Amino acid sequence: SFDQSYHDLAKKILKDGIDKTDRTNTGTKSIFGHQMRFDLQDGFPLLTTKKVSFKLIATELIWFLRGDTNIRYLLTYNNNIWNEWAFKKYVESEDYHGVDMTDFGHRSLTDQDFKKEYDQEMAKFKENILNDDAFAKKYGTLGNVYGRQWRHWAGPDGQVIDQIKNLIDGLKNNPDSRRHIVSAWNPAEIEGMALPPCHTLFQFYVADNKLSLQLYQRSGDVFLGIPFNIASYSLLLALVARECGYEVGEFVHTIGDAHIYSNHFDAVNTQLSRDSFAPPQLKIKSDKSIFDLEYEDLEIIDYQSHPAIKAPIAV
Ligand code: DHF
Ligand code: TMP
Repeated sequence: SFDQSYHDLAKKILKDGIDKTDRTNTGTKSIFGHQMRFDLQDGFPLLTTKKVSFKLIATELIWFLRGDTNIRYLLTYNNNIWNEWAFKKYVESEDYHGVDMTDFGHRSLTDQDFKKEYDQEMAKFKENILNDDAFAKKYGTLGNVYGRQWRHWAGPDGQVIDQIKNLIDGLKNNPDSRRHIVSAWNPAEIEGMALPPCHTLFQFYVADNKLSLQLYQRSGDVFLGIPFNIASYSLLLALVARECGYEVGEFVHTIGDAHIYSNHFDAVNTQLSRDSFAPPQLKIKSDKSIFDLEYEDLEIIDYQSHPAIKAPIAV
């Protein structure tokens, strides 16, 4: 089952993973190079051994497809998954005059008094992003991340390349092509990104009227990020297949550094102790183009899952 492929990855890391330090100073167990395959004819791969929010995944994907890189759109859906990375840019700027927020990720886990200050400052930050246009413009943006590269890759001489539009034209008109590629990894623009893209490059493939997608993810946080990434790219595959008139095929997920953070080990073991349910189904409730679809047009049905498992994110 879908959950089994994910559990196999988690077990392999716990068993064979090398202890490795990392940018966030959290510590991980890590392996290099892993592939999972999800046949979307079998259902939609939203994990069932913990509750995963389809709303957060779908609103993030639609945000990418809009070419948006400002967290304001996400906040209007109460989607907080990118807050820390915008907040980090703000508190490191000259406009920030509050309490010292250095290393807020770790300190908010160990220092209760600091956590209070941090929560208040983050709440103020979110209010400002939502209500102050100038503030949002300056501090809501994550730099030229996914949405920017997918829809507005800056080419030579001011040329703007819409990789998603080119992809869809190519899939419709030249399905056998081996060049159906979208890259978020733009070496010229990595500097200035709040986080260099983790899902770096993907390729589509058409055979037997079915559309498949393979993602190369350079770095995967197996407990928090990967369940989102699996569902997000499966949703993208379903949306592009519908747009181009194909059936859904397989989502092939290839990961470079696949790691479990040391403060997620207990959470992962809890999840591994659970039995999976049958996967849910995705429903697309409108025939709007992929460029006009909204969250409200999507629905996950028959989703039965175990409860969510909370764990801190490494910033
Ligand atoms: N940094 C790290 N260290 N790991 C990540 O997975 C990650 N992902 C990012 C940005 N930076 C990252 C973007 N995607 C969550 C899931 C995906 C995501 C960011 C955050 C997350 O925290 N998920 C929680 C629920 C969050 C909520 O309900 O608001 C979960 O339990 O799935
Ligand atoms: P890194 O840039 O040092 O690799 O840190 C990025 C962390 O975020 C790493 O743990 C991987 C994780 N991540 C995902 O797993 N999926 C995602 O979609 C994103 C944005 C990040």
